[in-house]
Amino acid sequence: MGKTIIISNRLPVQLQISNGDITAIPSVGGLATGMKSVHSGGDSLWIGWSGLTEEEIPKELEPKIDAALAEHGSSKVKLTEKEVDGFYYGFSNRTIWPLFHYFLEYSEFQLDYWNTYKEVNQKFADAILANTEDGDTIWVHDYQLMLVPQMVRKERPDVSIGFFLHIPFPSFEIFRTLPWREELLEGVLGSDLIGFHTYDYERHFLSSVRRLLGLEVSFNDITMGDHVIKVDSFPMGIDYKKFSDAAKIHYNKSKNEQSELQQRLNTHQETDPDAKFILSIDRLDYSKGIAKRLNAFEYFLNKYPQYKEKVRLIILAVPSRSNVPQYQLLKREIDELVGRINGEFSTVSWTPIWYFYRSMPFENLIDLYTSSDIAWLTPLRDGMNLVAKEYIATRTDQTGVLILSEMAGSANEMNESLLVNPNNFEQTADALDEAINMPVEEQKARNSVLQKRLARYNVEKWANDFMTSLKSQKEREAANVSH
Ligand code: ADQ
Repeated sequence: MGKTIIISNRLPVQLQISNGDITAIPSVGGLATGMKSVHSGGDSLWIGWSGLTEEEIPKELEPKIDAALAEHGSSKVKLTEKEVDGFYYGFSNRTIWPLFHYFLEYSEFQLDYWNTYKEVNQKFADAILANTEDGDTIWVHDYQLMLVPQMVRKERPDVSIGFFLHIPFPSFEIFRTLPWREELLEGVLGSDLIGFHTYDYERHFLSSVRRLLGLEVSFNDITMGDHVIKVDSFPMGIDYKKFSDAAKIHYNKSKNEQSELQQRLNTHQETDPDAKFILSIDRLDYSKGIAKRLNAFEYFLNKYPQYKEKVRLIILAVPSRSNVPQYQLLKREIDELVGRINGEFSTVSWTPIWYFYRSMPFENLIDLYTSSDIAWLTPLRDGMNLVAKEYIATRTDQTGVLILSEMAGSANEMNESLLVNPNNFEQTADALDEAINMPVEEQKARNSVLQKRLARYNVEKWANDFMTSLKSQKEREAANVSH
């Protein structure tokens, strides 16, 4: 039994350099947490970019950095600023990301981005190959590394390779517009197992494979020469216990143990117990539909004026990819919308929108989840959306209403929430009205079903299911070859 090599654009640790000292701090993100069961002890290695370009790393510190990463079972791929520009900000985030989220008009088809993407994917593949031994299993993550599976397979056809896409796979009609569509598909097809969040993404992928490459697809098996690739859906869960335990601790805190944010939230709730907090949390990304949500909120306040001075929308937008022009424009649009809506509706005692543009420590995230009567998450497209799952996990008394976009992958598993089409303001406004008035018994009935499901299909189960399926696919292939 060999080791497992995990590969993703970013490593699960953040490097901090101060006065020549290096510290590697483990990230708390969903992927890093979810992979804990796979990435543990000495029998796994995580390869990725450290987040610092070669220009930013002083040569003399390199050995210290490598040692700090090795302590966390990690090894870095070195990228120059130019490579990060073309590969990450370029092809990954200006070509694939918009295209796969159906923002065709934002997608840039530039040959130099594509060439850098290929070169950098080769760097990642080389880093894997330098560390691969017989019997190893390799798990490649996400849209930044779609060419890696084939690049590794070419040199090491013997090892098991799995690939998981964290974002949607678009319909054939969208995907076919990409000039390098065949190369991207062939890249992923170097895998033994290809995983998606939902059955729809899987179906779209299979359709593109059939129509663009003319390969034989039977049920969810693709045959490519003597190589059979399995395609399946693995809806990603959350670390349910981490969120529900944090919420329990939160409720037991005495007043002076509470964060400043929590004390502010409490003061508002005490002043007007009937008032409702509506929470919106996303990375600041056009796919998340934040601007549309603000417009829908304005529509709601006009349609249901009785809620003026009664509801408060808390918008938390996490800074993201701020050197891509679309994200800068969106930031400006949101700033303006918040200003306009607050200007239009505010009274001396009420501001309808509280807007935070920042990342928040885990504790404050829990404060917001547990204090909000409604979570309003309406992306225009979203691979999964873990925030929706996290909100439900923190509602330990089972109250709270989730309004979720039909366009989020998580909608498939969260039918008990209020599902809306984010483009339909009428329906959205009515869902907000319904959420505000939903009887507590109904909230509890819906949330208890959701909670049971989320607790069962947690992120550890997701990672284990994928690894088990990859193992059995490799065994199946080996049995076929020997016959
Ligand atoms: P994201 O687009 O980043 O992920 P999401 O799944 O919602 O979207 O995950 C966001 C994470 O960031 C959550 O775990 C949340 O707790 C955290 N977070 C949100 N706001 C924060 C804040 N202000 N401060 C700190 N942390 C915050 C991509 C895809 C998704 C897919 C995931 C996993 O776009 O569709 O669900 O990968 O596959």
